[in-house]
Amino acid sequence: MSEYSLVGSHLRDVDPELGHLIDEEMERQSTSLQLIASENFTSLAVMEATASVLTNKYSEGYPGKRYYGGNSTVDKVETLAIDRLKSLFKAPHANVQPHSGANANAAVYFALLKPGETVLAMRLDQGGHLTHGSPVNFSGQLYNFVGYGVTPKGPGGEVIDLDNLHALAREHQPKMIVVGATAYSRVIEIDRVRDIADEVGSLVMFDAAHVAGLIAAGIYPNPLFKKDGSKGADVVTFTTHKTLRGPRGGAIVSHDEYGAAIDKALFPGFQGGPLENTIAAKAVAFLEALTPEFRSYQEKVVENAKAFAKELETRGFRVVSGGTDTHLILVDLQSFDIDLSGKQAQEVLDRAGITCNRNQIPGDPRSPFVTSGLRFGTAAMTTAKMGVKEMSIVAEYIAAALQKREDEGEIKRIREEVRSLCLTFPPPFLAK
Ligand code: DSN
Repeated sequence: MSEYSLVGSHLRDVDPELGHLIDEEMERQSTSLQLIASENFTSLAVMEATASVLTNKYSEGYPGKRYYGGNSTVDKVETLAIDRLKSLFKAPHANVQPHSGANANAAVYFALLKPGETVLAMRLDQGGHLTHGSPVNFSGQLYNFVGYGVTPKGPGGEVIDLDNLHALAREHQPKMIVVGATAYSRVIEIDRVRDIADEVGSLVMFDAAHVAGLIAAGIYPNPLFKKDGSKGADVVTFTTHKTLRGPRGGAIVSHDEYGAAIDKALFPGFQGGPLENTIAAKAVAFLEALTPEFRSYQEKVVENAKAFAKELETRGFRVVSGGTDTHLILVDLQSFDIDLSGKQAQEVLDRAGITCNRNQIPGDPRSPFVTSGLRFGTAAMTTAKMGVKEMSIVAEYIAAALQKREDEGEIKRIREEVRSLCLTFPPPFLAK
């Protein structure tokens, strides 16, 4: 048995090959730095719920309205998840069945739009998501997406261009405006977006996949409401596995008037049987997110991200928009080394045990496959209890590895240092 093992004897006996692969991944997660902004380490309780007997049950439908017998316990599980989520987001309506964020977005589009209708959303190359109208995604093929972006770079720049969004909304009269992004580090205030939407008679969907944990902790404005407490976004979608630190999956919260249409669009419209084991794990994560400890965790996530951004800047990396309000940092590599692409940097850092992803920066001269940027997040490092001091150490590893990328000995040395740092800050599945 490997030193890194949570694999039980059953799996080991039945499928040693797979058991070994899980051990291998566990070792990778415990001995390298997890800086992908959309990842985190769940608690053991979340993992246990995911691995529970609930995986055996078919439960098509919703609590009290199932198409199969034997669902009285499952109904209680799903109701618990729904009630906890409603209380986290102060949401009139919640649906915990989406298998992913992409499915959550698809269900909302399916519920509230007709094919061909116009939607305004952030362009992928400006920080938006594939499901916000990319031509290679169902969204871009079924609906008429018009893209907005960020302001030019410079002091106070690279933030969502709300004036342009306003002008586009007037010009195109969209049925829906989508806000929320996948590579954008600043707070998006819902107030002005709601006002623009009201002027043109549009719905607002906020994709909170990245910031759901920050919202749950109350340190990012809840997009369901404007500052004065009136309605903000009509619908908020998100994933449960990023800052929210739950199992891999999605969820939707909304104001009451959209609840029935969204539920119907997700099932029977779009998905089949819900993954009740995952829904149980979501319920655990929502309970954890309701605690004061979770709020202080999220405060540390943002504190670490701000410190990490500064440490990277000190070492010659340009941070897009000049910093971050969240867990996410988007770095422009061109100031550090004009010849270094995001793809190459990601590969070098992988060899040094630093896991992150390449990402286009606004106005990127390189393609989405190559890119000139890297995206980092501090959610997982903070779960492993790293603090501001470690952010400086990690920034130094990154700069050193990229500077000395041709020197295999140096990369190996950094890999070993990364390993010992990670062993000092184990993820929850190894922490004593
Ligand atoms: N939401 C994406 C990310 O930010 O990594 C995955 O689709």
